[in-house]
Amino acid sequence: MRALTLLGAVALLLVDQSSAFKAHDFKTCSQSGFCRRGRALSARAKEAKSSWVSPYSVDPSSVHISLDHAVFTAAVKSSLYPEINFGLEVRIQDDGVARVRMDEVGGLRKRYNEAASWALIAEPALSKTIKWTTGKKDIRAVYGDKKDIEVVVAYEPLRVTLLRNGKEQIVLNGRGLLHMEHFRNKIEPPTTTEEPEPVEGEGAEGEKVEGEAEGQAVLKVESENPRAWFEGKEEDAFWEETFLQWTDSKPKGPESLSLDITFPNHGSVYGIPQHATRIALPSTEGENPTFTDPYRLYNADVFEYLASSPVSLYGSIPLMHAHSTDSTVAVFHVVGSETWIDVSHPSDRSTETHWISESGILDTFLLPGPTAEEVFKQYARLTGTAVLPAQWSLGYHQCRWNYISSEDVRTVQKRFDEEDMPVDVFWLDIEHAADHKYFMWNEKTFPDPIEMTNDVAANGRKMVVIVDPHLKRVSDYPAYKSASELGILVKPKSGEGEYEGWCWPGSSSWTDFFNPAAWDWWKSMFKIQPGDKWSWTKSTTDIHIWNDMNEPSVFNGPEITMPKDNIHYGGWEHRDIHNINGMLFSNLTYQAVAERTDPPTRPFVLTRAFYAGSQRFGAMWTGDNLGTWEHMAVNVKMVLANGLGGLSFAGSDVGGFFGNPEPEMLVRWYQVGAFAPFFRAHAHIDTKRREPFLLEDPYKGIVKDTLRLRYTMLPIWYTAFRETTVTGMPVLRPQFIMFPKDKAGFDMDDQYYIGSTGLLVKPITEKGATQTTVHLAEDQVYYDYFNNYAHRGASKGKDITVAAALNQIPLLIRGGSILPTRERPRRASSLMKDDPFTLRVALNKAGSARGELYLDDGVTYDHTKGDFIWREFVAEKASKKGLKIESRDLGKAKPAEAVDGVALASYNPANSFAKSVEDVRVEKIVVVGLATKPTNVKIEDGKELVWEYTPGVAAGDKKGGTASVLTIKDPKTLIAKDWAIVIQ
Ligand code: NBV
Repeated sequence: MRALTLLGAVALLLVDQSSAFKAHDFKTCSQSGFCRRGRALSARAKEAKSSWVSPYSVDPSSVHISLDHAVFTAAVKSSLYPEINFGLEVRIQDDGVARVRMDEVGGLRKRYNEAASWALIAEPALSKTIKWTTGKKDIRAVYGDKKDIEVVVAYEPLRVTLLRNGKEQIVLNGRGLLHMEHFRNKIEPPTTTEEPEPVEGEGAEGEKVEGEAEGQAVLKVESENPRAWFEGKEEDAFWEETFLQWTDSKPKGPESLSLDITFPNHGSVYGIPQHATRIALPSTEGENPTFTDPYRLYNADVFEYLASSPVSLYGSIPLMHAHSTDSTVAVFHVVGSETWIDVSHPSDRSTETHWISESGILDTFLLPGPTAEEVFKQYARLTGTAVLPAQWSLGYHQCRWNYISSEDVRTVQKRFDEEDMPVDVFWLDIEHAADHKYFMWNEKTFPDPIEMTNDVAANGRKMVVIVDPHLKRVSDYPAYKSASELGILVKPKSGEGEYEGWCWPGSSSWTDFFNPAAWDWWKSMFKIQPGDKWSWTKSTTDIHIWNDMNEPSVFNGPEITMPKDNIHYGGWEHRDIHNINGMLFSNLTYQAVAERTDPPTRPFVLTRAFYAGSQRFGAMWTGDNLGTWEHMAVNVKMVLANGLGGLSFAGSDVGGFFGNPEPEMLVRWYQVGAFAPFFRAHAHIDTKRREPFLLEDPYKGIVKDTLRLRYTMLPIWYTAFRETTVTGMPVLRPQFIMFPKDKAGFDMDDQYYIGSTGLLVKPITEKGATQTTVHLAEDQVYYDYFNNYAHRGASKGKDITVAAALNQIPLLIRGGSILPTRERPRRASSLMKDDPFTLRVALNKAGSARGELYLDDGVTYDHTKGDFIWREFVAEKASKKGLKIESRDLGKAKPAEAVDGVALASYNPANSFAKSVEDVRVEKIVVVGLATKPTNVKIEDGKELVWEYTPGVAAGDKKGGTASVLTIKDPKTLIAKDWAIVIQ
């Protein structure tokens, strides 16, 4: 605790950070009024079996199709409340996605309808080719290139179905659990003990039948309540709700939204991060459910979270994929409020889900697939693709709570250099700031922040400094003072003044980033402009930002966050926008850091809280994990699940945030980290120092090799990231995405591929392991990355055993891949800019291979103007015996593709980046799996090259064994140029 300020220590005590997961700090479904109501509704439906009929129906006379045929609208009624009006809209997008929206029309109040405006990059383009067919009972749109997709809206009861080739893919309200609680007025119970006088419009038993159009609530006599079959006999937590010592005033009353979404022909569902569980979501309902509570999406600072649980964690992406051997589809349910999701599998070929949200309109996108690739594209068109990271941010990050002084930072850097361990970034946690007033340095411990950063930058490295969202409420803190003067702080439930809560700095307030007036103000905070206007004067453009605690975490708030009745811009309650809140913070920080320079440079922003669309603003990590094997294993799955939610730039605290991992665990965790998109070691303030140079040998040597391995593979990672910025396909690809027909892979989440590079990794997360099983889903050769041992898969799938002693990472190259690496060890990635490349050609069983390399300056946005190189390497049979390896210009070949959404039409092979690397060589080409020893190897139409051949099994050999290796020592070729090498 040495580095903690007094207030920090008080804050720590306040949240009682001392022991394990505090389940009682967080609600279960049964402790949350609207979740209870949603689950009770589903229980009643189950009990009623086939007699259950949804009360919602479409009024056929109201059906309207827009002139362009893309939009269907209709009035919807609930038979329970004939006077309440709902409006339904179905829009068909030009990529086949159907968007279903429903809202209360003319209600007493307005439901929150802006979630999509934060998540989507643009209003989706609508289709112009839809044919609607109206029937008596339904209306259907038929579309798609092959006219194979149908969206059917059935009128009574309301049911929306997406079909492909006549087969139901996604069904909304098929189980009749749709319930949009309409706004109503609270009826105070009579104050006298006398019977209330019947008033006009009331039935004899005191049940009010009319007046509900104006939102009048109902005085119920339970037994007579005709709506009890659907809504339950009693009002449950409609107007107020207490959890522990907190009471939520719920001024708007009940407004929850329940919706069942069924995938009748899909046995596995994935997504809805973030939860600590398998990627194929285990069931929460039905026979022998794995979990008894639904999955919860409610961004929360869950201290010492469990390694297997449906509880909500730091971020929420309401996107769910459903998969079967012949189809992948998805739903994107755009709600910003707390949401619970039940999952069950009535059979191993179908999935039922039930989504219960506290507020907001129904706004659900049905993504028709039919493949995972298509689903990712469809989702990326909605929420955007991942931003292309600054290249250095793919290197290794060294963090700790806290490096306690600038001298400490310098010493750590020195030690890395002494040990020749590569590292790109040093991080500073909250103790760098004076009294946790971000942007203000603790001048005692960090007297020279600019010089310190310059010392780091002098070695080609960067710094990342934490900026949390809580602002210390003191008048000598310009950040707080100016925000307060601007009136841009979140308000308490009264709607007046500033909400005050407790966090690290003590009494704090929070900026309301929903208020546009906060945006320029926040950007101005990051401006490096010493002068009279207060700004972050002691900063440099080598400092990038870490946004923590943005769920937001409030130590003395309900469930360690803000009260739901707090008020945001536009009068919306915190409950309406809670899950979106953290994304706005990192969005604005991202913009602020980018705009420090003119022209802007690529910022790095790490966020803990996230929502759909967060991929546009940087990286996330899995929060405060524990230094246990279980956490290591589940973090791998969580990073995979994040990729499925579009947020590929993800990682977990290497070493585990809490605890003191033994050397074996630390080594394995480095191996996990080196194969995660975001690779950062981090540790709690109370843990022992554990920088890799502190390890004893052999552990130190193994970690050093692992770090170096990551650096040699940076071109592979960067190329994989380029792909995700264009296609939306995740950087880490679990088995079901790679092999959609291989059922054995549907549940697999401990091995995965890196982009489409052909690398297959299975990080070891088990103590004492010496070997492991890897599943090969196809009849193809896979080579061990380190010793070229050729394993052969089988068309029906095959499990192979791979050595996995502590110094071994199970890493295989899929036959048919060409991998570009940079094999010279350097201290930081920026120092590798002019390093030569090695190409590893791993032949497939047919004797061919292909791979890609994407490179740009790694820091500016010039790549969007065409400043990059994008190469394709192809190895193909040249003659009967020969092989030709060619390097081609993909930028020229595929001008229609886009990076960061900008078409590459302006690509010019002689662009300035290409020029800057025109002398960069290919220093080695290694061909694995040739069938026979070549007789000569030469540049096409040119000279014989120097080569070596080690005999071994051929790529096509069914038995397996160590493969043959041809090494061309200096192929006399340049990485950015076209060339061909002929092997005969
Ligand atoms: O800023 C301190 C920590 C940080 O190190 C960690 O990575 C975050 O997840 N932060 C949480 C606040 C409190 C943790 C107990």
